[in-house]
Amino acid sequence: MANTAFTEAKTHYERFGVDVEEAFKTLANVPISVHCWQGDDITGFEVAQNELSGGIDVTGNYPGKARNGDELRADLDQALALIPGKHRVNLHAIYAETDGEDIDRDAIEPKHFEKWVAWAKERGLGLDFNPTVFAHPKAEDGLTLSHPDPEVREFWINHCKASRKIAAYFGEQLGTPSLVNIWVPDGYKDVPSDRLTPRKRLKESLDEIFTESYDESLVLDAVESKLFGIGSEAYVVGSHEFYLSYAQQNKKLCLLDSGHFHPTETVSNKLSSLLLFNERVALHVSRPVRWDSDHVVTFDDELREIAHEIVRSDALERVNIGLDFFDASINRVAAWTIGTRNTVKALLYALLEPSDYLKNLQEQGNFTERLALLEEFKTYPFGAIWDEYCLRQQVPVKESWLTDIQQYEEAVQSKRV
Ligand code: RNT
Ligand code: ZN
Repeated sequence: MANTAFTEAKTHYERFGVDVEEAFKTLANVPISVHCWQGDDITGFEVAQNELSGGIDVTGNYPGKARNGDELRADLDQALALIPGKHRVNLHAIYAETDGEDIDRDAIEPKHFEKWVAWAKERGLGLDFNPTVFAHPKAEDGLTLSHPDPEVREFWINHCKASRKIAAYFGEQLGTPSLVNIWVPDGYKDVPSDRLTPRKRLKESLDEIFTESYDESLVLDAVESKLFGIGSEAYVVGSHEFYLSYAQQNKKLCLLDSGHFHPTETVSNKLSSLLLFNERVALHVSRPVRWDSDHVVTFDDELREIAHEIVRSDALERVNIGLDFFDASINRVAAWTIGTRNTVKALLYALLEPSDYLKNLQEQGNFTERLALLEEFKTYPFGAIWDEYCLRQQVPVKESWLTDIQQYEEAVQSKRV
């Protein structure tokens, strides 16, 4: 039975023709791809444990991080139980389970992900994938697919090919296409004397990786750009222009990470342009804070604006929404819960906007009412609608999920020493 706060809140939105029940239905079918790497600080399960590299860093040492596949899956189960809706899980190649065998990245196979697939199948989850082109001796100098040494390039090309094969296996087994996202750290700390040659090599490497074609019902290929990283402050080979052009020319998905641009350059303002020229767009929803691109996603202006843009463009089915943050200073399961709940919450917030009405105001040049309403809607009783959605999706309402996390921490995570 709907509570009175919800019934009352609904009437405010209905005055502008917003159908709240319809918004609930729509939202329930929007999967967010939850990144597994928040659960263990991008450590992975490789036998040869390499230090994280590639200009990304995880800070903090909150106790209880997952140490193997079973623990990571248990943690994901806990987080997913607190997040409304049906979602996906995004894996990295370093999460292969090789039974103690030291298998290098170019030799990973679908069978090393059997446990993930069985787990996902049981829960009806889709799986996405990423080659791990960092944290490896062959990526020590910060160059991989654009490396001057053909042998190094070859190794990473083979790793990316192996990754696409694994994704095809996911797609086949789970009946939903697996998004394979290629991100490489390649770049220079200081001013390059040649920007073109590494980009030319990256382009050739990608061409080689994509020679094998997979049906789009199995694999969706994406490429992710970056402006700078730690150690690649002056130049990143795979810049936005590079991948935007590459994706366009080769019919791949351009993946925009919201932490990978200048501080005032927003992904929300890029989406409509990309959607005009591409069938699909992929996202890494993240939160940049000064030099870091990967803080836990909060319900901030940019997150809401991204959600608004997807909804206003009627593109919920054309945007692969994934998350990318890692924080080891707080409970990692809570980090997932907070960031993913916020992303779902922002989509609901956007679905409650009377966008036809507001679009019309703009067309008429009525900017006074446009601004007035956009501001007034900010304090509409959204909380009651969100609570009702959580209730109907049978997940904890408001902050009550924290109790679940506290219990889980005590019963499970604190025992991991
Ligand atoms: C790095 C990219 C990349 C990684 C993950 C772990 O800046 O955003 O997506 O964060 O692949
Ligand atoms: Zn990313």
